[in-house]
Amino acid sequence: MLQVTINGQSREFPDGYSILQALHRIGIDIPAACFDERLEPFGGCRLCLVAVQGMARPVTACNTPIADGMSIETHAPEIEQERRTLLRLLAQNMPRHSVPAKEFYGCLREYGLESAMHGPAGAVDDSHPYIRVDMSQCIACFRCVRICADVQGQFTWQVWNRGDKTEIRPDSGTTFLESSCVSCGACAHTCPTGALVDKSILTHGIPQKWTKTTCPYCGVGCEMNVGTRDGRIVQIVPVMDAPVNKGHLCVKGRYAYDYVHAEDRATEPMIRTSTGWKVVSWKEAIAATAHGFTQALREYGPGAVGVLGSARATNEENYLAQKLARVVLGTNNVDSCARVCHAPSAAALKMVLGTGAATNSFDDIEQARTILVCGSNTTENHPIVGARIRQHVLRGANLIVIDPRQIELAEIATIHLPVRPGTNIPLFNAMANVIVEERLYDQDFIRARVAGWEDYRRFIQEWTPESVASICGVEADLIRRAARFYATAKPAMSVHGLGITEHSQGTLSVVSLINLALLTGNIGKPGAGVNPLRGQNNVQGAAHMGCEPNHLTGFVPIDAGRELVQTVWQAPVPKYKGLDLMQMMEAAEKGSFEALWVIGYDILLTNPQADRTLEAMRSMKFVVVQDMFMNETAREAHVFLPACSSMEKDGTFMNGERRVQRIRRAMPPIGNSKSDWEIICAVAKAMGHGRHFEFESAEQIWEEIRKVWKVGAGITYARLDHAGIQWPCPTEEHPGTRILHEGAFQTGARAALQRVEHVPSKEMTTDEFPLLLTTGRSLFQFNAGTMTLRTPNVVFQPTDYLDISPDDAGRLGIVGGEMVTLRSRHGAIRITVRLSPAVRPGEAFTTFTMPDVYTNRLTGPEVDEITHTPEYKVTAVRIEKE
Ligand SMILES: Nc1nc2c(c(=O)[nH]1)N[C@H]1C(S)=C(S)[C@@H](COP(=O)(O)OP(=O)(O)OC[C@H]3O[C@@H](n4cnc5c(=O)[nH]c(N)nc54)[C@H](O)[C@@H]3O)O[C@H]1N2
Ligand SMILES: Nc1nc2c(c(=O)[nH]1)N[C@H]1C(S)=C(S)[C@@H](COP(=O)(O)OP(=O)(O)OC[C@H]3O[C@@H](n4cnc5c(=O)[nH]c(N)nc54)[C@H](O)[C@@H]3O)O[C@H]1N2
Ligand SMILES: [Mo]
Repeated sequence: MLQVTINGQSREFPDGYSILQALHRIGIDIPAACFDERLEPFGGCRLCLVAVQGMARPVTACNTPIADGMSIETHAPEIEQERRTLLRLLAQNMPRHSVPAKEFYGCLREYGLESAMHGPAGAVDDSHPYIRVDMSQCIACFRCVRICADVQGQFTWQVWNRGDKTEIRPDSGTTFLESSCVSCGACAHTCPTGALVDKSILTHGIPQKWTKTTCPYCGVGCEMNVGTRDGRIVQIVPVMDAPVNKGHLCVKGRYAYDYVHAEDRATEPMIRTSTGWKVVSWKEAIAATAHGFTQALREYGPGAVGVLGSARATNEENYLAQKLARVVLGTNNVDSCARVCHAPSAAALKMVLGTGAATNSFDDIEQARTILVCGSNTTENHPIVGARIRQHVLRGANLIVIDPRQIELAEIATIHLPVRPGTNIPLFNAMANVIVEERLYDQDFIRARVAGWEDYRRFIQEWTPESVASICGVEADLIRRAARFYATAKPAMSVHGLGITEHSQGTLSVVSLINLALLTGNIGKPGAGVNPLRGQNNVQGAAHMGCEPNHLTGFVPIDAGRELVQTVWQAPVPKYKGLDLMQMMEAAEKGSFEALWVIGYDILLTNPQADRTLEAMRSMKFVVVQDMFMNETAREAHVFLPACSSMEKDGTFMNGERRVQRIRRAMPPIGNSKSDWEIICAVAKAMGHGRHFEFESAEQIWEEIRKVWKVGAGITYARLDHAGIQWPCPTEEHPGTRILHEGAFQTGARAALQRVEHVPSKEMTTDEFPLLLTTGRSLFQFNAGTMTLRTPNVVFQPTDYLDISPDDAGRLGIVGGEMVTLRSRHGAIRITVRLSPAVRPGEAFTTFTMPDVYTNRLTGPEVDEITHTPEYKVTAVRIEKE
């Protein structure tokens, strides 16, 4: 501890603090226009001057470290005088109008200098849907330039000219909208003046109330403060000390919230009649739901009914959804969209290492010397993790990207392996071959913690890089180099996405990736591990809470967990095997599955083979949809139950690094909508199971979850008040777990290397279908699009595009912007072509967000053998000119 005197008072601070940090710590505020805690301080504006005894001139507090015995004066008259002069100089060129919410104006007000602003009004750039640019208000503090470079890594804001002529402009040289900006909004958030400002506060006013909650979009789990005014969201900003996002957000989390207030939010319960949808009371809707299921149970039995939980709803709600399926409907037919997503990751990790979740945490990114990104378009789909990886690589870490496309991270990668879709196993096996043949494996780790070594070593011999090069479309030499980096520049951390899992060999692909970690000892350590980047805000939680046909809460196999759960529930857990989503759809088509309750999941738009899903839905006798919107699935339902958004309720989400975090109600439910958990309880009561569903709050449900989930029993709402906690966390004293498998595996001391053979996909290209289509995502739209399509994000991406290489376009005589018919063996769609140098000749890419495109009419019936996850990532197609 260092002794420092501040304004005559003696204080203690830890070593390493700057003077400004020390002042902030004890609540002394001084102007500091170029300072942002997320950035390296650089003492540019000089407003944070303080007098230090023994120094001839005042120093800038932001970049001067404290020293033992230092005596600091913050508001001495001569310092205040100098500050006032500096402020006046900065203000004099600014136009008189101001954005009162911004900190610089607060400063001027404090020093009585509002009238010092008398520059001419400048040209406003209004092109961007979320951010207004008025550089006549710029004070050249460079916070926008620095945060764009040092936090987001986008380098959109650039400094033009020097000295008096200094100007900050977007890299387009024209409008902000035309620039390389990814609309993360960090610049507007840090800008101390009205130069860059969120348009929402100009339109709707500044927030009256702030509510801390967790982002409703992806599995990264960024914490944010939601600002409301008169019951409406007017601004969202990141939580500065949030463990995951550390004061940063992406375009969806920060700006894409207008869906909450969308005019077509479905906020009334409805029943479909022969003449269309009819608004009914909650009482009628609940009675109709109870009646529909009771009837189906009576006529067809519990094997013919099921429930789909929602990866967008809370842990508490998913817990109740599976409890309802098991206790009220008496069936294990319960699933969630984890099925179509990272079920292969969970299965593979559980099978080999004993726990079906990411082994490490996002904080390991900065600890890794090498990062292996496989089949994950991280900067677009998990932007905050993407930005953290990008920053770490810009600072010198090695990056290996395995992706058919030249994704953004590939541009800065040490090595990019543009693997042919569907050939991950041969590629990983060849990397393993190099590691074994060149003796780059971790002998000590293998000796202590790995089983099956000799057997594996023999097996891997024949998987030489040369033998797979033509299958994978990657040169042998590149595979060798990637293997060497991963095995020697340690610790090496792998993160993977759907490019690995959504294949007919999904689970085994993850197993072969785990082999690489076991061989090189990249497991159970900081900066290492195997880390699936989970999809939605709570997909990890939905499955983990028990929306899984074969598992109970905590991902415990049914027979292993039965006794405990039955004791807590005071009700039996059904014995016979449940159907997963894919099996439910198949059974429905065959006429042996009759009633389904779909909570927050647009299966019709997002399941493969949309035409067959439609048939399956229409053949069911009774379908209930519970959602915020009349999505594609809802149109086919018999009863619609209006759910409120995460902004309108309490509960918890679980992110992709096993972190349970609170969500909090920022406003009351809109219209007649209700929390999913309230609706589930009401139906359970109507079906005579009230005593099992007597919950009055989300926290009460959580208290029951703690009783059945031993591994998470230490997590309480009170503890979550401060920050999220990562399971395992068995007791209230336990701090939570950042890294799994440190000393041993759940399954014992050793994990076994697995011999993974490659069975190629049946979805082959032919002369008739010569292009290999991969479907996936892009930054601005989210999955089924129900939320992002109702926000100005449509300005950035108005439709699904078919990305093809300029080569193929030339060969086919197609130009960018042209509408074509895209046909597969399974169906056809009409779609707009976009030329993309990121896509290789012979391959194509598109998203699946738009109901007016319906990409999933193209995708086929193949699934991963082990988890039944659809093979979304390979479909042979042809383009037909119109
Ligand atoms: N902006 C945005 N963010 C999202 C979502 C969204 O819709 N929009 N959805 C969320 C959800 S639910 C999920 S699951 C995640 C998914 O996030 P990601 O896992 O990143 O999802 P995808 O874009 O489907 O696929 C990732 C990459 O796999 C590559 N790929 C295809 N085939 C192969 C292959 O055989 N091998 C390899 N190595 N790569 C291949 C594709 O080129 C693509 O770049 O994103 C979440 N975040
Ligand atoms: N071709 C192709 N298809 C794919 C994929 C692919 O890569 N290619 N990826 C697959 C993957 S990984 C996934 S995860 C699925 C995603 O498919 P979905 O799960 O259908 O997509 P989401 O957009 O996440 O939205 C689900 C629904 O939840 C609703 N919702 C949001 N919050 C709440 C809430 O609090 N309560 C309730 N009740 N509802 C809410 C939304 O309005 C929306 O209708 O798509 C799959 N489909
Ligand atoms: Mo997903």
